[in-house]
Amino acid sequence: MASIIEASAALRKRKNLKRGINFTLMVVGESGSGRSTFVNTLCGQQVVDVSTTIMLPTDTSTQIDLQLREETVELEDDEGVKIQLNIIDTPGFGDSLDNSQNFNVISDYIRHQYDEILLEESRVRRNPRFKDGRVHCCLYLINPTGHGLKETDVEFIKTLGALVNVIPIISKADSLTPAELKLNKKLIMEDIEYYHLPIYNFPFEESDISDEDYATNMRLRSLMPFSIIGSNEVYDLGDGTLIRGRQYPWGTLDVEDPTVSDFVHLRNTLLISHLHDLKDYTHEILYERYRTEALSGGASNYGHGSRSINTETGAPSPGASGKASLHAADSESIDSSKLQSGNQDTYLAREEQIRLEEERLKAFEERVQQELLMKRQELLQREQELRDIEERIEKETRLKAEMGTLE
Ligand SMILES: Nc1nc2c(ncn2[C@@H]2O[C@H](COP(=O)(O)OP(=O)(O)OP(=O)(O)O)[C@@H](O)[C@H]2O)c(=O)[nH]1
Ligand SMILES: [Mg+2]
Repeated sequence: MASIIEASAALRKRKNLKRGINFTLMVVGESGSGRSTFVNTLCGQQVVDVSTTIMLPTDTSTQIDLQLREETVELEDDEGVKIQLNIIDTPGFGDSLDNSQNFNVISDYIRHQYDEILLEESRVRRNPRFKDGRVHCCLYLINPTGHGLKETDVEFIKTLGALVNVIPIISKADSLTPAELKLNKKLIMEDIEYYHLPIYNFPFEESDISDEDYATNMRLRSLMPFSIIGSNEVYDLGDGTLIRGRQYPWGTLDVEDPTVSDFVHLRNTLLISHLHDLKDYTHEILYERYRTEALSGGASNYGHGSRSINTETGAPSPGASGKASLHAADSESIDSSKLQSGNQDTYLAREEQIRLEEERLKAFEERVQQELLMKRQELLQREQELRDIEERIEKETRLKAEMGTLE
């Protein structure tokens, strides 16, 4: 019997290895905060172009501030385990005066992925090719100002932290001295505690954790917010050793040096030690909470920017209608008139929920259309550039041939 279980476990492992683990990481940060450089450093390859120029449509009325750009990279660890890493970059974030629209774009995207799962779960016949697009972790890059969190940082974490695992990061840590970095970390953690911001703080069940994992989680908590240094360049130290680093007049800094930043700890956390924890927390806690609220009618709170969040726990406050339906179910002797009004409430809440969902889908569709338009324009421009190059080469070849016949 044991051998069958072992064999099936081995088979499952082999299957998983072949298929790869799917992990979706969103990277949010103001323009120029180092998002692209971080992604390239994390993946050890040029995944994102650092000098991305965002093509905006010429019609300014359709201008959108924030885009969500997805890249997929396949990474393989030392044991041959493959990770399908989906990276969602957020160019244009923080560029507008009012960031709440940007927050809505991001939270709509995250909710849309949850809705897709809800829909898939309710289907009689499941789609075997269904792709789980839920965001498992959102890295929020904070500029190294040395002043703790800005109002917009507080708002972002407060709004998104109840929907997704938010990990705050101090980017470009090389621009702070060790003492400044220490102070900045302290100020940020004080702000997080003061405003009860719901960040991913390596949660665990006391009864269900090994001493080793407990020590790891405590150590990671003590490093929060992680600091990172990124680079797009690889240097030879002279003896054939290659390092990804940053070169200064006084020397070269290795971005993987754990004494100057927490980059290596963050990479290990995301891709090795907490990859499954982040996925499990997304599924078992964040999605489950969303699902319960959506099904109990509480999702009527999920209007654009109108959603209230319990800052004590970071949990979304259930809507009045959600409470009504839960109470009706809990009560032992149910008064039929109350039940009717409860049902009515739930029915109305569901209608409202569907209406809001339709609105959100429409907005989502419009954004996809706009992105398509931009991508098309980009493509047209690239085609034109290619044609120009071909023309130039043709001209040069003709000129050379003419010169040849003259000689
Ligand atoms: N000193 C320092 N500079 C960095 C670091 N990471 C990135 N940079 C530099 O910061 C600039 C912006 O970096 P990007 O990675 O393009 O930033 P981004 O957030 O992707 O920018 P946009 O896509 O334009 O919004 C570049 O000149 C990078 O070389 C870092 O860790 N330290
Ligand atoms: Mg970029």
